[in-house]
Amino acid sequence: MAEQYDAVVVGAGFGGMGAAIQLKRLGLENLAILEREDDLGGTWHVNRYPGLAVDIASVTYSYSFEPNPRWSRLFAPGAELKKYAEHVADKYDLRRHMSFGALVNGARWDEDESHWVVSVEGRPDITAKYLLTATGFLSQPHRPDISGIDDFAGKIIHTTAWDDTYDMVGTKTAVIGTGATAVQLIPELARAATELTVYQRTPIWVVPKLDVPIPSTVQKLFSRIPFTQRIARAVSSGILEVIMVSAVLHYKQVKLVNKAAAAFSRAFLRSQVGDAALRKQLTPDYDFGCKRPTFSNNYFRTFTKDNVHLETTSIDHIASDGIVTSDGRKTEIDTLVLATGFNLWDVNFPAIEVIGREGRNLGKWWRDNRFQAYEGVSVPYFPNFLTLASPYSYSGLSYFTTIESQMQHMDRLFGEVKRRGADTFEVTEEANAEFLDRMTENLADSVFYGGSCQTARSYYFNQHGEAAILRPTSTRNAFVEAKRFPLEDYSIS
Ligand code: NA7
Repeated sequence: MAEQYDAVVVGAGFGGMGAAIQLKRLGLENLAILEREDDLGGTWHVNRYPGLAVDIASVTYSYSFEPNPRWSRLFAPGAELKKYAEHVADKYDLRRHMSFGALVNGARWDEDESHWVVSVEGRPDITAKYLLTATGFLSQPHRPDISGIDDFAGKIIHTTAWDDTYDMVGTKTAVIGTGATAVQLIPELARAATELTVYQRTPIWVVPKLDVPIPSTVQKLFSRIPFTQRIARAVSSGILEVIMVSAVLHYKQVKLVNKAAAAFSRAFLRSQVGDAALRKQLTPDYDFGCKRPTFSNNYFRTFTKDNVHLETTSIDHIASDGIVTSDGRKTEIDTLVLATGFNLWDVNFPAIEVIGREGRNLGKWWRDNRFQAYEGVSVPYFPNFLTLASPYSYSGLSYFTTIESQMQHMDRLFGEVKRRGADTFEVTEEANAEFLDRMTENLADSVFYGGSCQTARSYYFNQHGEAAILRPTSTRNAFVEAKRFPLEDYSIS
């Protein structure tokens, strides 16, 4: 007999933990949280590279119902996020539900039994009435298949698998990639390596990070009068909302805000880099917001150091002792850091194989049709299933906004299922189609379609050319709809 649960949550990051907290609030205690890594925390467990920190102010990048008055800085370092995740797991009694090293291969809806059969590598199948996948957007590392990479004789490190025992001091290091991760890492590597060469394919927009330590007096104030921290959260969230809604989502109506953000970034670059040719290389030729905006006070300046070299000629191949660019030049290195990001659209949506009613394969269906999920959480033909890292689910710039909207959606949906004494729910095809149409229509106003994003190579765009990650509405709209979506949008039986 397979082990039976009321619910299985895949992923023990902040998304999975939020879902589990909500399930427990609904009285679903018989739940399993399956995590492929050896500990909880998701992104904040996996990533440990030097310089790792949040780029959304910590008062906002945390659960609203579990404020942490002890953030040491406005933008907390990664290790504090990991600690916060551990605190949440303990406080909400989540650990006893968690199973680590549990690599979920897939899940299949059993129509006769009306439950999910979840297959876990090397373990017996388990069954669950409800399945919730919280596998994150950025959880499948992208290792580029550059010719010769496997023949490199030195040390290769992907940023998601940092080797703490490896000493970079005195090395000749190369970094491939200039995304948000590289922006945090490069200034740190520049301090350690004798020579650092950065291979940039696409420059990134960077604005200053208004980061300061939070004095102990303020931490005490947050602790004694939690209302003060709520005000700080409201202010920081409000700023993000204005940036998101005006510069990105309503690009067509208020281009000026977007253009001002780009001008601000260019002025910041001028203040840090005197050399006009270097500045040109570091300046993007696509609109601000096509890619996730990045924040750093020392990224640009790092390229003015004598030991740091920016390489914009494309990579031809990797030799055993260095990187050869398309003009035949070889840069000898002993360490290669891959800050090459994640594979979202081919392998992460969904991160596991999910087979619903009538044998429908979610990943295949998304790829053959369009990526879609009603309110960013549910899909027709997939009963009793919520997919939390989904197309159009990412609302606002803090992932916690998304998580808490989804918890709200769960509250309404599971609450109704319970009230009716029902066994299954499934979103209707009409409701799903209407939601997708509305998101598509809203996106027409955004920088993604109204602006110039062709050269951005942004992971926001999928293989169909659609910017199907961000929910193109205000976060308030996302919350309101999560609280009040028409119950007829689901067939509940
Ligand atoms: P990103 O933002 O996807 O960045 C990956 C970088 O790696 C980007 O600069 C890519 O260049 C570069 N890349 C990837 N493959 C190659 C190859 N084959 N050759 C050269 N360069 C390559 O990932 P990050 O980890 O930096 O950030 C992810 C998110 O984490 C971020 O948005 C925040 O939300 C936190 P490209 O741009 O494709 O030309």
